[in-house]
Amino acid sequence: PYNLNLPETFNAADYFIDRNIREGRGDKLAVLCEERSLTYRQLQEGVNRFGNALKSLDVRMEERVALLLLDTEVYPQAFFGAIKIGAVPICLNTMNRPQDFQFYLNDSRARVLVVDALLLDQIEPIRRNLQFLKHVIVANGSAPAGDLSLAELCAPQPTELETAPTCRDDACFWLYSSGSTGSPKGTVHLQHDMVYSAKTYGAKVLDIKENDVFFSAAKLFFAYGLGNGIYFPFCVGATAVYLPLRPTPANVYETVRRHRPTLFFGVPTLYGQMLEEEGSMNGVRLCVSAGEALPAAYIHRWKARFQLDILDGIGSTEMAHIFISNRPGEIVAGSSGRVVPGYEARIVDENMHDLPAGEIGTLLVKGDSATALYWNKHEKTRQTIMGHWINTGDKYVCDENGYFHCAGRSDDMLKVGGIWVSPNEVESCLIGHPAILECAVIGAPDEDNLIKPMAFVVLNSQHQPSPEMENELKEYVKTTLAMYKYPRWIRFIDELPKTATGKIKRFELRTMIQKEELQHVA
Ligand code: 3UK
Repeated sequence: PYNLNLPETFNAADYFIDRNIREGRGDKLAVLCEERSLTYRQLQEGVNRFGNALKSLDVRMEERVALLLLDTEVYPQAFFGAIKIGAVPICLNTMNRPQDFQFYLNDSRARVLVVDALLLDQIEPIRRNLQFLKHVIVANGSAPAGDLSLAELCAPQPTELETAPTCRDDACFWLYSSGSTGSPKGTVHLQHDMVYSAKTYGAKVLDIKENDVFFSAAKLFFAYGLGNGIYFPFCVGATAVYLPLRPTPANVYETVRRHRPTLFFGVPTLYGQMLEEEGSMNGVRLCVSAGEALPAAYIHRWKARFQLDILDGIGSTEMAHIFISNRPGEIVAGSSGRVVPGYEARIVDENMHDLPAGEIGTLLVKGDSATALYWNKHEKTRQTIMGHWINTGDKYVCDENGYFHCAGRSDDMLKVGGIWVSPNEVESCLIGHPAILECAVIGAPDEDNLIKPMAFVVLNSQHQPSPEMENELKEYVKTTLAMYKYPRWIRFIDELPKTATGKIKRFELRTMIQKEELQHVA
């Protein structure tokens, strides 16, 4: 069932866009964004116009087209317009900085950049340093002299476009993924990868249907958002809702009220914030969380307030989307769930030997949505892609029932008194305390230079930092988990440092502590 049997000549834009027209969905709503909307026919015309525009700029098959776009109806038109002519879109993280964009554009050798007018100032400082970029197309606003306006460029283009005869194994799109060391890796995905994710996780776990309305608060440039907001809905001819703004509880609740999605996708931090604010999720049938482990306490509070499940699942840029997930009605709160049909997972030791249930090891995963390579990073490719298996770099433990439990990244695990402590476990415990909004646990050296857990804590609005609170939290962990796991220090902070995709930057917390240590010695 998981052999997709796609023809050898296959183009993802034909599958996700044109097929909907052939199947009679031309008048159906494909995209809703603020007060604007696109039917599938309008979407197809936009895709074709954009593909023709790229051709008029002499973009050819296999050439990269960088997208630096907010979540608007332009996104799927540019994404599939590039794919339809056999070019390769690169979805760039809009929260990054000019130096990052310089790296992406030079590393990928993108010929064209499509940039939202609101993000143009991020490109200005680095323009002179771009070795390969030929054209800048400005979307959702006017273009400065020398650049092209997307609207003006597309208006005179024909609404018909021939599909490039790509192979199902041709490069289709890239995403940049940053690791703990080295520069970001251009993660190359193939024409068949999106179909695989949609037919496995999308169909078997989410049961996506034509009448679903998808709303991903996680942005389209994130591998998670790209599936939620583009290729899952378009796979079944459903409707996608886009929110161009940075998600806040207020604008997310407002979008739900206005556009009535049936499926909602967020990251744990957002669920935590939404639990603190007034609002309704009326109309939603299922919520999804990914990106980092979802605290069990959020699942329970969400269920009590909205009578809705949040399905936690682990995905990665390398695998395109989620490969281990909870299922509706079979949730084990605090776990990442079970292997998604179409994927296989193993937990192995340092010698790549399989470990039995109950033992922590490295998570490997296999499935046909896996990346083909990291662009121009042969050694990193070799370390990650082991034949059919992808090394996630995550520590996981599988229980007797086949549920996978996250035990931190390979490099986050702490040895405390010679015993492994998972910072995630301490965090999940702390977050169960009613005063805590968010927390992060890292290893910090004690007076003997031995590593002990340290907790950074964001209290919710009803509580203030105090020595009493500090003791209460330590006692709470001591009495909930094995004694040796309790955080020896608690630091109250206003906000945790996060990546653009909402992951806690533990390394920043570690660097902060190291600097303080040095000052102490000096
Ligand atoms: C971690 C999780 C525990 C894990 C992603 C859904 O997050 C995504 O991709 P990234 O490449 O990061 C991958 C890494 O993030 N992680 C993700 N989800 C979970 N850890 N529980 C989870 N539920 O370390 C993984 O290796 O940014 C998520 C779909 C597509 C994605 N790319």
